[in-house]
Amino acid sequence: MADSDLPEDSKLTRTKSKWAELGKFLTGRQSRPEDDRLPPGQHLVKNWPVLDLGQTPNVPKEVWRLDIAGLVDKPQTWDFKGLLGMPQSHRVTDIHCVTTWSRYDNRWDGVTTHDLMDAVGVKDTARRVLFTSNDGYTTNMAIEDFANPDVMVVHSWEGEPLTLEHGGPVRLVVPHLYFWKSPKWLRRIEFVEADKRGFWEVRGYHNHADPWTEERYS
Ligand SMILES: Nc1nc2c(c(=O)[nH]1)N[C@H]1C(S)=C(S)[C@@H](COP(=O)(O)O)O[C@H]1N2
Ligand SMILES: [Mo]
Repeated sequence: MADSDLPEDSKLTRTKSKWAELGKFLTGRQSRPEDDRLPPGQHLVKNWPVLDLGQTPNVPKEVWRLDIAGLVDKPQTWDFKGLLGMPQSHRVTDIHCVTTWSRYDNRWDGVTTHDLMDAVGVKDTARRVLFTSNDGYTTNMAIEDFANPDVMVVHSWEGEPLTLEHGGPVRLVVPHLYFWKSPKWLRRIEFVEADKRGFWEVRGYHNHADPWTEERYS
C-alpha cells in the first residue's frame, strides 16, 4: 500500500497529530521512582484497547509472510511454519500506549529478536530497523532497542493465537517503548544504516518513544 493511501484525514489521525502539537498528556515528571511500575502520565487498564488506523488487513496465517532484509548476511522470508520452527520463547511484559493507558502482565509467545538477528546475521553497518505492516503502517527504531532482550516477534497472547484486531497472525512487541513502536500485522523488517521515520514519527511523535522519560512527542 502506498503512503498516500493511508487515512491521512481520518479523525484519529487528525486528533493525534493535534495532541503532538499541543504536547497533550505531558506531566513534566523527570525520573522513574524506584517503586513505580507505571510510567508518568499513564493509567492502568484491565481490558486491552484496540488502536490502529482502522484498516484491518485480513492475512490468514497460511499466506502470511515476513521479509527480513537490508544489511544482513542471509536475507530471509519466513512463513508461519518457519516462524514456529525458530526457537520459541515467552515473556510477560507491560504495555504502555501514548494515549495514556498501560496494561500489566501480558504473556507473549514467539521468537526473540535476539534469535531472529542470530538467524539472519546482522551486518556491523546496521544502525536502524524499519518496519512495514500489511495495513501500510510503518515505524522505526534503533538497533539497540530492537535487540532489547524483551523484544519479540509474537504469534500468541495469553496462550492463544494473537487475534486479528491486535495484529494477528504476527506482530512485533517492544515493551520498553510506547506501543506505537510495536507494529501489528508485521510484513517486513529491514536493517539499514540511515534512519527513516514511520507513520507517527512524521506526525509529531517522538523518534525514540521511552515512556519513562515521556518521549511522547518530538
Ligand atoms: N500495523 C499497525 N500497527 C500498529 C498500529 C497501526 O495502526 N497499524 N497502531 C499502533 C498504535 S498507535 C498502538 S497504540 C498499538 C495498539 O495495539 P493494540 O490495538 O493491539 O492495542 O499498535 C501499534 N501498531
Ligand atoms: Mo497508540
